[in-house]
Amino acid sequence: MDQAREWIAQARSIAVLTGAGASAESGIPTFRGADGLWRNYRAEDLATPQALQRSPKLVWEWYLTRRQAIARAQPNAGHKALVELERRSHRFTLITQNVDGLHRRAGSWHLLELHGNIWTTRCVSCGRIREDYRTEYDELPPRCECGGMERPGVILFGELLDGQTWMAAEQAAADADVFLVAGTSAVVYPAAGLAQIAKAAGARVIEVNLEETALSGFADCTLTGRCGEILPLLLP
Ligand code: BJW
Ligand code: ZN
Repeated sequence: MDQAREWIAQARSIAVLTGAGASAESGIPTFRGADGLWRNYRAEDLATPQALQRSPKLVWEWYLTRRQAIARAQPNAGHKALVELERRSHRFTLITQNVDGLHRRAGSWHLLELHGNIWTTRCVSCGRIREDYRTEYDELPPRCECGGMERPGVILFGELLDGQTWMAAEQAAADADVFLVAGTSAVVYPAAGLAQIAKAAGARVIEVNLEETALSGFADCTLTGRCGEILPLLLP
């Protein structure tokens, strides 16, 4: 812990990658944890273009259930510690896989949402993207003005990440002296690969997680515990 705090205190440039574990203490279920099932479906079965095409109503119901939980949730001590870390850093980028928008609500500024944002929709016909804060609809799936089906504005399995967002994330990882990975199982690519990019470019990799992950053996330092407890202790 002291070593990690020291690296952070001396860093010129910090990048952070967060996952569902960062929002767990706000009461939002993770994907691969024991609470990750919804009506007996696994996230891997719902978060796919195939599921959306075959059962748009089912997939939308899942997203609306999640919007409801997120609307009730508040940013936790981990989100707030990252806001403070940004405030105290020269160069700082927060890269998140989360679509819940809680980092922004907490006050994080230099933020890259790799997998999109659950409070947006995109028309599959004309591509129109709009913000949408509803948690219920009269009709599912919702329809665009053009008559096309609207889908959640998130990145599903097998879909390409937004090119500009990804390039900015790669750059931040390559530029970082410290790469902090918090609350992610680090199994989903390309996000998980950012830690490798950072380390290859010379960064110290610090992991914060409740459990061992795919990344633990590779990190320079693994801190076992909750984001809301550990992240505040890392502040320089
Ligand atoms: C705590 C805690 C606390 C709990 N404190 N810690 C090989 C085979 C097949 C496919 C692939 C492959 N290699 C790559 C792929 C493609 C695929 C992929 O990576 N699959 C792997 C699963 C193998 N990747 C993609 O498809 C990506 N696109 C792509 O690669 O395009 C190119 C391409 C095109 C065509 C074909 C192939 C490639 C896109 C990935 C998009 C992921 N989308 C989702 C849904 C987003 C929208 C939504 O939210 O609904 O993103 S899936 C889901 O997983 C979501 C998450 O962002 C993502 C990561 O999960 P995360 O955040 O790590 O959560 P968990 O639950 O896994 O982990 C939580 C962790 O927190 C745990 O470790 C806990 O211990 C910990 N924790 N509480 C600290 N309080
Ligand atoms: Zn449209």
